[in-house]
Amino acid sequence: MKNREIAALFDEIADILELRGENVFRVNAYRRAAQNIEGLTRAIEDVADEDRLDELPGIGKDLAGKIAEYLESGEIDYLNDLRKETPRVLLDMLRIPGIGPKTAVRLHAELAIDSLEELKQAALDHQIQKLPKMKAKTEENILKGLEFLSRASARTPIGVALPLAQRIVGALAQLGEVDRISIAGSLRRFRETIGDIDILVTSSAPERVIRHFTHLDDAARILAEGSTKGSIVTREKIQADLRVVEEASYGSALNYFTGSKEHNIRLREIAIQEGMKLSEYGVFRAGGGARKKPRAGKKAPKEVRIAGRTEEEVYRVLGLPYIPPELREDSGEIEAALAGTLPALVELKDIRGDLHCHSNFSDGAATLKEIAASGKKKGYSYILITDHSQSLHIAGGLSPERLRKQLGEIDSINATLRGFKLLRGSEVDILPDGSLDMSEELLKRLDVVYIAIHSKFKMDRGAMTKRVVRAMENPYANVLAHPTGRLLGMRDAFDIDMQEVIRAAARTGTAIEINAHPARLDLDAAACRAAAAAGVMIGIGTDTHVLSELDYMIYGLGTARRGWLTAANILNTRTARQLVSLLQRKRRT
Ligand code: DGT
Ligand code: CA
Ligand code: CA
Repeated sequence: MKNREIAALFDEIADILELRGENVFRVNAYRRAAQNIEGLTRAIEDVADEDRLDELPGIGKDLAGKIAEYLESGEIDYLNDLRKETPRVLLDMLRIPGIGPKTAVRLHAELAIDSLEELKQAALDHQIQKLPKMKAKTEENILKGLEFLSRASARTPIGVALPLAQRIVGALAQLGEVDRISIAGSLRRFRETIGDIDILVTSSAPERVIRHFTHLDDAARILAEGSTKGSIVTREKIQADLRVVEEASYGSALNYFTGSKEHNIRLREIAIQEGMKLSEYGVFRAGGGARKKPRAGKKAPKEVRIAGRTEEEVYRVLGLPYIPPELREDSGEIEAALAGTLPALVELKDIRGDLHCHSNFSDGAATLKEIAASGKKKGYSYILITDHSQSLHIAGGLSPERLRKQLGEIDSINATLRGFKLLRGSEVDILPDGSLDMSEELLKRLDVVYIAIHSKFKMDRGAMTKRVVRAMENPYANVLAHPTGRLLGMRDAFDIDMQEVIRAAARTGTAIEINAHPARLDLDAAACRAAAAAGVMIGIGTDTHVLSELDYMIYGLGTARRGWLTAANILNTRTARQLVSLLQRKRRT
């Protein structure tokens, strides 16, 4: 699917047009097209095949032609020309959070800045604040932005890496020569960002499998192509490694290449203590353990493999229960395993509904009916509708009248459904003073009230913490959504004392969300553990704006599991009735 690639190219065109000071309508046409393509629920190739590109919202003949050109040739001439005519440094500067086209053009023209290195130097030398209308704050933001960029570009969000890895695994699994196959590495541990993708297979014809891997559609460059390992850079510029291992050591190899390195080191120490040796090839009993007679003509092996075929077997011979990949960070899981106190992690089948979903009443794409149909099809019992509240104009926040109309619609849709219902909710803005952007009369009518920060992100730590704590003290506030406001790779968390927020959540009976959108994933795993330890309930919500995003639940679930959470810690493992009654206890006290 080339939707994302094409959206990125259109965004780039918009950026360049903006740098050149072109007509805003033209700029916005490309921006809107990019958004619409990104939000499409089907492959743009299919739309092109049906010759219906110009029926897409915001795509006229001209843009349809450019999409077709890209699908045919892998390039857009118009963009190539724009790039040639635009100094590279301007394009680079646009990627820095906080620098817009106007600032970029001025820095280039007025300070003759020709590279990001020169930009950094100019900021450090305080050259920038000497320019009219630029402030010390601008310099600070540029330095922060540059640092952010260098941190962010090295790792890939799991939301990009996992679908890509699954596509590769899907393609390889179809080969007759592939027997067992699994994702390994940080991706199997569900880390929120991924350095590179690791895949493991067993095969009767390793070289053929590796050759197939290095020649996949997704492979943009081959880094290595050997007899047991292949390595590529994908079109998304992510490295992927494929290793072919022996059937007899598949489990130990999977264990080794899943990591983390720190977890592996602990396992190896345990093996040594028990007189064994652990490696990617298996668990071996050192010397003298051989019971079988060595075959004639072969040297007696010094070591005997006592496990390696499956991961379960590896843990078992080390005297440990199976440790799920999400826990393998050496953050207490070895001790818990030895003590027999590993948590029974929440599973996808425990999840009965989604708690965060936008409809076309605000900035979502789907109607309430479509949402209900999708939720039912997913096997859920409920979805909580959480459109924005009145003051969030940019996201189509609902006026009191619109909300009343929506609640009426929800009731009439529910009257037609069996075994599934839409829950009445809202994602109510937390105003700068910590009050909620909704009247008590309306709050009362909702089953579950989500609260969230969408404005004034730059408050200092003390003020921001106070603001959120005050909002949680409202008896109608049930779930604090995306509690740090971060956007992975795009925007840092706002400054907030999460320990204090967790204490206040426990005290007031307010739950906290894991926002399952792969760009957010906050609460993060470490804070989840702290919250659960304080007795705070966690809700997992996908923040769906387009129906396909209901599938983001797996990322929230991965985060919950990395945070050691069980079904009992999670709100949406409850039935709708249990959920509402548990949350509304707060209103009654
Ligand atoms: P990433 O790719 O940076 O997100 O993180 P990982 O954990 O996927 O790391 P990667 O791809 O470098 O290696 C995959 C696994 O292989 C890693 O989790 C543990 C194992 N591994 C790699 N190098 C070492 C090592 O030097 N010692 C040990 N014990 N294990 C290693
Ligand atoms: Ca990796
Ligand atoms: Ca790797």
